[in-house]
Amino acid sequence: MTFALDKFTEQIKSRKQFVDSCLDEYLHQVDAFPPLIHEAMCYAVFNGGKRLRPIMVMEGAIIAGGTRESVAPVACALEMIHSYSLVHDDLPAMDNDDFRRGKPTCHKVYGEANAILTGDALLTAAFELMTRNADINGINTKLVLKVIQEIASAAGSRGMVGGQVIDLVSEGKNIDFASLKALHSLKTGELFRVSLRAGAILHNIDEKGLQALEKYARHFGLAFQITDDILDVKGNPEFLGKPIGSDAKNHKTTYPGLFGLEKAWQLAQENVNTCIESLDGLGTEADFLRDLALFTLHRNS
Ligand code: GRG
Repeated sequence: MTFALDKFTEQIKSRKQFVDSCLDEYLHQVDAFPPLIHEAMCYAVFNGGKRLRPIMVMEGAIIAGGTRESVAPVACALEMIHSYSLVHDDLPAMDNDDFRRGKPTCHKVYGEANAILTGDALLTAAFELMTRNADINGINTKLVLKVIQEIASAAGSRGMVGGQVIDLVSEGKNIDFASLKALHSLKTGELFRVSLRAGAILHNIDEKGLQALEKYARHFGLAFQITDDILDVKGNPEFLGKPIGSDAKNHKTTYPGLFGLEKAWQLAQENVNTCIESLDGLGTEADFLRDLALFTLHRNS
């Protein structure tokens, strides 16, 4: 499959603008007293992120015959959960990063205690927001409940938080390929997986379609993580908005560390190919996802 970077850049830009406009509307709902925490929440969310998770929710909805507008609350809630995880991940007790996307991290601006509370507030606001998807015409309340349950599970101790725990206890230790894969499938993979499922479930996708998206998401998560590790070795700090080499600094096992850069790149390509194959039963409505998989091999941030 050929990949037109310019066309894709335009497509992702317009999707990101739509997500940003929805986030702007929803975050004003929490723009209340006390101002400090609401300002910090906006600082954490409007950070130049790519909005991949909400875009995935919306693409899943479109593939299942719905619209991006009809799943906007759940889509934005996933970005709020992702933003909370980054705020906490940057804290001194975790990765201790001073910069994210070229801007001082939340705790550098608002202090450590407020950054912890900002993460807490984003996580709880996300669950409040998700319930609002039940108010949207054509969306079945039972399916909203199913999606909320899946998102809670993917973000919690059996998902992203569990992955972060394994990551922290693995620091400085040599872990093998199977353990590294398990760590990342929880830490980053679960949120991608549930994002792609959520919009499709809200539009009652059939089991075959859901299985295809599920397979895509699992391999997308792996390809994304491998390229993330590669960027941390040889990316451009100007595009990344942070210095490279943080994995080595934190003594983390990475794909390039286990396999070398060349083999890690080959693994990323294999996972991207599997993503594309998994969509074989779908038509042009899945073209954006096909390009998104290829984009992981072209991204610089
Ligand atoms: C603290 C509970 C808790 C969890 C943190 C996801 C995570 C767990 C930490 C992030 C660490 C990290 C850099 C992982 C690599 C892959 C990843 C999730 C990168 C960031 O996602 P992007 O590139 O971020 O989608 P943007 O900035 O575009 O939103």
